[in-house]
Amino acid sequence: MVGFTDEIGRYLETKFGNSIDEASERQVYQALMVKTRDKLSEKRFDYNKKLKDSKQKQAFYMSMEFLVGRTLRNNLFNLGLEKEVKDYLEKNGFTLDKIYDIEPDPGLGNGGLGRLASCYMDALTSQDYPMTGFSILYEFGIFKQVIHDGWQQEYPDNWLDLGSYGLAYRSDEEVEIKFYGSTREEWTDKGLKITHNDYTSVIAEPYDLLISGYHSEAVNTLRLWRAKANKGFNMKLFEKGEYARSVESDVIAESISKLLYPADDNDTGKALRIKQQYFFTSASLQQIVRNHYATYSTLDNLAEKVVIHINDTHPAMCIPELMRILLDEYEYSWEDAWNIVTKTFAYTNHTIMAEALEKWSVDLFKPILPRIYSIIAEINNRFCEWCKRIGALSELETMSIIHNNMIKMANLCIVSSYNVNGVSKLHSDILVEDTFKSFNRIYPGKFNNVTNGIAHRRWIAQSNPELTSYLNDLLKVDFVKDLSKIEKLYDYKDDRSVIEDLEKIKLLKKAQLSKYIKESTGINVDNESIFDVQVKRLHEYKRQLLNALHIVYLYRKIKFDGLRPVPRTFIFGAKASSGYAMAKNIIKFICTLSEMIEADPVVRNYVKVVFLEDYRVTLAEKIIPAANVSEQISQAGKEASGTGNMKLMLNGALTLGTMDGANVEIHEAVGDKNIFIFGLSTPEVNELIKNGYRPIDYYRSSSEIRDTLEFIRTINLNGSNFNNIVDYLINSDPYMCLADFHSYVEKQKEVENTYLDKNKWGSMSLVNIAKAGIFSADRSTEEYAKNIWNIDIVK
Ligand code: GPV
Repeated sequence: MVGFTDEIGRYLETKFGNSIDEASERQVYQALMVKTRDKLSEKRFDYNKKLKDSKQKQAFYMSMEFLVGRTLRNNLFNLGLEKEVKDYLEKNGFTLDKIYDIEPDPGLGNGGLGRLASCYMDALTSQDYPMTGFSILYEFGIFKQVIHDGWQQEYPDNWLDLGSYGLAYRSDEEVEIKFYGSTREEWTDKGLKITHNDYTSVIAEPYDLLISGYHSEAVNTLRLWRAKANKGFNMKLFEKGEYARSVESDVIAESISKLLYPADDNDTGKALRIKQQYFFTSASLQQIVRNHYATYSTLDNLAEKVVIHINDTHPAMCIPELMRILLDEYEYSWEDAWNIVTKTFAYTNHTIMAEALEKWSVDLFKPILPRIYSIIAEINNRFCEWCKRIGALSELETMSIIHNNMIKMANLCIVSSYNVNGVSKLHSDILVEDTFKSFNRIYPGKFNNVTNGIAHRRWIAQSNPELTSYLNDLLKVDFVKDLSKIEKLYDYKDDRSVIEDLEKIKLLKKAQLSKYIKESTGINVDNESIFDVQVKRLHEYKRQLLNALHIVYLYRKIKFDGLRPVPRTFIFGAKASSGYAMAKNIIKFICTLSEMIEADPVVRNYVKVVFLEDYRVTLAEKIIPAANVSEQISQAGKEASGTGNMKLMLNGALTLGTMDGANVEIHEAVGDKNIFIFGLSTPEVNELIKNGYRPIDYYRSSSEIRDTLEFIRTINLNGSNFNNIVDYLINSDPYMCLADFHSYVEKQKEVENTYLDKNKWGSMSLVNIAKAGIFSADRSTEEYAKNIWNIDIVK
């Protein structure tokens, strides 16, 4: 058998006419990408055959975002080829890590939701579950962030130029998608027949990214659809003299898969977004139905063989699209079609924030998707009728799918899915007790919880090989295969020598990060200082501002009151949505603090602020292993789960957080002694809102708050001031930074004092690593597979 590295050599010879010793790094990169993809294709052939023969049920995961991260290392690692490739390259004068660095980070997502989708694909595949992901092949992923003079600037992320080698184009599986036009109703002997006329047609081309499992047989597919104009369709219109309409297809196709909307946890309400959502859900549904029909010659058993998962409401148009296909193309009656649809879909909610619950104006929606609109309206009519019959009329104001001329996508998902889940215990409780209370009453048992999880193979085994190899030697269990086994580390929680070893590894990871910080920002940081990390999207509810207020507090105390705290490096990474002015202001504020502190000969010995630009998966892999403190300080009740908190814990960082999202479960796992919890709880936040939160009262009654805020008014660096932020906090402060300020500052002091006791800190850190097993995406996805999807592994 020809070895993998022989194939690399042969590719270089035939493609570039070079032997490996004459090849460039760029050529070696291409050879590795292409040959890894081929290897996965071969493997997939066997897997697919088994899957087809078994005729078992399969899961399809619909998501507008898959934040894939670099693929080459993940694939080589999972295929067990990394060592062989590394040695081969070294022998020929190449460093594998440098080759990895050539790969663009496919940023086909914004943050947590998109990364979760990718973690789940990795985990399901590693466990041999049959799952296909569907999304859009965005030409430009999440923008590249450049910080210029403290301000965020956005640049296009042209990832496809070097990133496309991993993709397989499947021209044989193109499908047609229809927009605009009008519907016509006609009574025939078979009943009401609906036709869609004068539409504009676009083609969806499939590109497959093959996902490898870790030491598993499965190779699953992430199918990414790319839009192109329908040339044949245009030609016909042209011949008929409809010139303007003949170019419409080009215009729509040109824009649909152009770029990822950079808004996270926020509803953008734009026509292009509707088109993107329909484009990829229609393409995916058409393919699922077509394949199913080809196998079974009927769709009656669709729900027995297929489960379609909707990742938040962004792919909700799947639901009316399946109705459309069943009604209009396969001539099912409404009742029969609805019976299939309501057994096929499961929906995950990822937010309770009002501004993120998607709503579409009927006036915008209906002209773009006339048939889909008419189906949604009919689903709603029937739902409202049913509510009347069961005596739930008074609750229709909140439950109706169409209300005040707006289509509420979450309501559509709840009514049409057989299962709805939240992403952490707290979040799922809020869904049934508050956000979707009425629905829970009329659909008892429909709601449940699956706490999020992370692909631990990426987030420890690959990004922290030093820690992984140490733990492998110490524990002698295969925790890379099964993360629950890492709990064996708990036995060593009082073992000083193990604690010291872990501390050395942390120091090494901190030194690696310091080097990167120096290169990218010019700032020298002290490796012995506490590395305090807040990395996530920039959002007011996540309260980067509270973190910044504490930094200002420290600055004042050091400068004016002689405070000499344990040296600390505050590290931030965060992208702001391009239209989110306050978020951009907060970045500017943090960068200004960084500059101000660097210029102060005293303060800079105790505090450093580092804002690392362009936070993305690849950068997360550098920062997370080096963290001592994990800042998870959202206002209680607002962060659905968080997943960065899990990655940081697994790498030995201690959580400083509110009782929010999955922090609650981290607290439960490690116990009160191994975590720093502060701030108002969710019921306390609600109570305060009910009684009327007045931030100015906190400002008036606390001199620390007053001094901190008034000091911010005096900051004026290069012409920028932050009075707007101060006024906003005093007058509005929607996420209650002022209410939690004291409790946060006090907890920060406790963090500092604990850090001074190296042994205690080390033991706490060890416990966090040991107790991270339940946060593996293997556990989460197994819950989905068993409790919601009812699918088996491929044997
Ligand atoms: I809705 N989330 C996100 O990243 N983008 C979105 O559009 C929506 C939710 C996040 C939540 O904010 C996190 O709390 C959560 O951990 C993550 O989704 C995955 O569930």
